[in-house]
Amino acid sequence: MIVTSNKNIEEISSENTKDYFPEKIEGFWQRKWEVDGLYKTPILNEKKKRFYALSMFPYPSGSLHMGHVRNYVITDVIARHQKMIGKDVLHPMGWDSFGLPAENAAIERGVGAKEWTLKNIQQMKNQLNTLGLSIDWSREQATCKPEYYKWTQYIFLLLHEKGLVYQKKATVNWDPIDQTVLANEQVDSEGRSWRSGAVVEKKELKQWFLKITKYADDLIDGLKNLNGWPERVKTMQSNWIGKSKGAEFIFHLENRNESINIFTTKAETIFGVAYIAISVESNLADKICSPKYKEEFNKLKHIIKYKNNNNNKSQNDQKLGMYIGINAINPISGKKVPVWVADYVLSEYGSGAVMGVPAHDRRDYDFALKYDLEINYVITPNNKELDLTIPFTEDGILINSDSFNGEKSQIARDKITKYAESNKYGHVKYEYRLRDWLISRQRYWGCPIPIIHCQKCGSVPVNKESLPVKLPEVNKVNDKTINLSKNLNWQRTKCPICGSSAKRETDTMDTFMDSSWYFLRYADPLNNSLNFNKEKISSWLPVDQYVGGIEHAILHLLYSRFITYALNDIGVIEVKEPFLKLLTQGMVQGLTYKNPINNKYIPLEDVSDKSNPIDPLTGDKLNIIYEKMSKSKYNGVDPGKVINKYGADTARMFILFKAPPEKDLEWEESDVEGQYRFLVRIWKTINKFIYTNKHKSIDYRKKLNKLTQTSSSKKDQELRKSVHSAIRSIGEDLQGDIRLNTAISELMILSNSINDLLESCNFEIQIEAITTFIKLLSPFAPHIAEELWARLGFKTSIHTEMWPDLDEEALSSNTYNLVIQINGKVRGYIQVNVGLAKSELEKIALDSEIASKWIGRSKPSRVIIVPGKLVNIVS
Ligand code: ANZ
Ligand code: ZN
Repeated sequence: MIVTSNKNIEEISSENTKDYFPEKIEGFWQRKWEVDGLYKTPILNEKKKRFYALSMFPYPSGSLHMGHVRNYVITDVIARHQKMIGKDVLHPMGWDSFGLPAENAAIERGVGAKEWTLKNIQQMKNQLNTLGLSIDWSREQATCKPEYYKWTQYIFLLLHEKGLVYQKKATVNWDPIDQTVLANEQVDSEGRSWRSGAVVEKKELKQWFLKITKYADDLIDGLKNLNGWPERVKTMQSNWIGKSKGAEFIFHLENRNESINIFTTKAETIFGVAYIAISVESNLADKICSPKYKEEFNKLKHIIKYKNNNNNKSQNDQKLGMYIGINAINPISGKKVPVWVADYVLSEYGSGAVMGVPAHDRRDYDFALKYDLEINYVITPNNKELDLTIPFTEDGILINSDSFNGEKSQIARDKITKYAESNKYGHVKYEYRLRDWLISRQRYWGCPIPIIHCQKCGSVPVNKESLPVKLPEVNKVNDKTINLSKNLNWQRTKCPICGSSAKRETDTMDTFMDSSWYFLRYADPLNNSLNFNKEKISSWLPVDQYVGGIEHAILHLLYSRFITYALNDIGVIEVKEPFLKLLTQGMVQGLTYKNPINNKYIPLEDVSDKSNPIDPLTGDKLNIIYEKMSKSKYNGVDPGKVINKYGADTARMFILFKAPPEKDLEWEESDVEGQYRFLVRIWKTINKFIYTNKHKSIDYRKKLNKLTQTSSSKKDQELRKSVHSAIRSIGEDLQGDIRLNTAISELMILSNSINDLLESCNFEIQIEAITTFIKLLSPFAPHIAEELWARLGFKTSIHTEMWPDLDEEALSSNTYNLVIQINGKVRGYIQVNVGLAKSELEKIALDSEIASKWIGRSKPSRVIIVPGKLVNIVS
């Protein structure tokens, strides 16, 4: 079983009295398990019995940070507990390993992106292993490996077949010096490329999209059944999809055989329409603009484009627009309204046109003021005077609206929509904020999109059989050659349909695509055939408990749900909703020194007086605050250092104890030390027990199996009560609403009881208490628990033990079984209250049926009473 132990363990396990009062115990977390297959996922027979515990997999940046530690330790405790209560547990890990940093490292350091990534994975895996996680590494996945991304490409092709993939022109950030597309994050606040410094241009490029909008309703409806998800996350997803109910009206153009469809959520304001505004980018504007205004319109378009390019916030607030020489007819009132273009109308929302109602909408109001347009109020508040100097944006009573006057807004909304419907110029309409998912990236280090462009046949999907489309190996790179679009050799291929020479697609996929299905792969990690194994996937999925950062509340979770829904629809998997329960852990925050005047962060080591910190450069007084740990704030704590100093178990216990899992956690060294001391106390207590009883050479397991509590003193009962209430409360804390912090306080309470009571208890009760305590401790502090277990003499790992059985009686009892002896022989038991006086016990014994059966009415000669144990009646 346990194989390696380091020098420190040797020291403290040396057989002398100092054993249980070790001066130094820094070593005890270092004991490693080398038990073959201890954490191997069992073969699953019974679906009922399975538990899939999943942590969001990390990006292999090279070093583990506290956020990772918290994430993985939480999942680990849950996984370990589930295994102990008899579940077959799947607890895998992998690497979200495509992405920009690897590519940049490759360019900057001239190393291969692959090399860099694989090195980081190894490094982080070593770090993860020091935490003592119960991960089945045989199922490890890395999204950058061809064995994995072959499937990402396969999924793309399935979606393509199903009509869920299309290509469309979209505007991207283009760096004219580096000749490359940039992500939004790579464009600084002045609109310049973070690397070349060039002013970034907006460029229209053909891009690949996935039709997630087709699933908008399903994705919203599905949220209703996700009872194990935080409300907050469901709200964020729902807002992101942003479904609004409204109406679409048709406005005909004056003297033209054309009309504009307009989406509104406030149909009741239709009598107040002062103008129509169309997005400048829409083709419609181009089309209907009267020739007289064309030149001016084109100028305005340029100005707006320039303004948007420069992302200048203050300028953006100023709305820009112009009349385009044409009018429309309000379908309900017959009134003529001017048609404008305006920069505040989004081309991608609704129909890219709005009905301007300045009296009841803030943006329209600003626009109308600037361009001197009409402001007609059609709603008035029901309990106060209408203020004509501001827009009125609440619900109220309709005015100036013909036959609808006097109606409440909400009722009028429906009535007007119905009225429009019956007159065929309007209908109910739902709009969504959610847009189709743009997955194209003009980047090297990503999953190649498996498409071939042929002059004759167009964009043709790669044959599934020839997957994966492998990335070219690029070892010596520079920024001019790494991109696939520069790699002509790699691009050259044959059309799968007609066989003539063709070109490979050079876009790679958004890394969110890689992570949108990895949880399926863990269920069937080695599958190399081109088909999902439905049975295997169904046997493990959905994930029972998913744990990860709140930063993924929207995109990652939404994309994963979408892909799972789509694969379900396509019929290749049976699972539909991928994650049953979700826990979003809070941030780990560090002590931060910040200059409140220039908002600069100051490294800890630059602050000489920690209690009265001063900026060494400016002399300003610094604020002491807690903020999310990050390099730029100089407030990070390196997990490696903490583990070296206190051991992994201390780090685990601290991070679990300091705050409930969903809440932010302030890293404080003194609290870390508190946990360390707690573990040392446990260590000493149990080692003392082991040492004291060494000569007894007991087989604990046999003893335990035979545990009979026929006689138990008040102390025995108290200790049993503590033991069993800990079994119950900790068990509860580890299921349902996960409360790992309270679970640890329960451990502390039990440890106090053990310290107070152990030595005055019956030996069997002592064994029960000690072994139970170690079992309860084992999911939290797996190394120490294993070490203590071994020292007790067990020959198998603590991590194969079951969760201890709960004895309800031990909980309830303020009572114990009083042994009744007649002439020194045990004749029966009577349950009595703890703490009864001798005289009361004597009376109970003498009045009992046992007594009347064995001695009848004769008077006993003597009665011996041992409170908490027995009454011996001598006749
Ligand atoms: C008339 C109106 C009157 C509106 C009023 C609001 C208040 P949500 O709820 O977010 O879906 N709108 C429609 N299409 C737009 C576009 N392409 N760009 C910018 N704004 C657009 O918003 C719906 C409202 O946003 C619509 O209702 C429309 O303005 C505007 F007192 O129509 B409303
Ligand atoms: Zn062809």
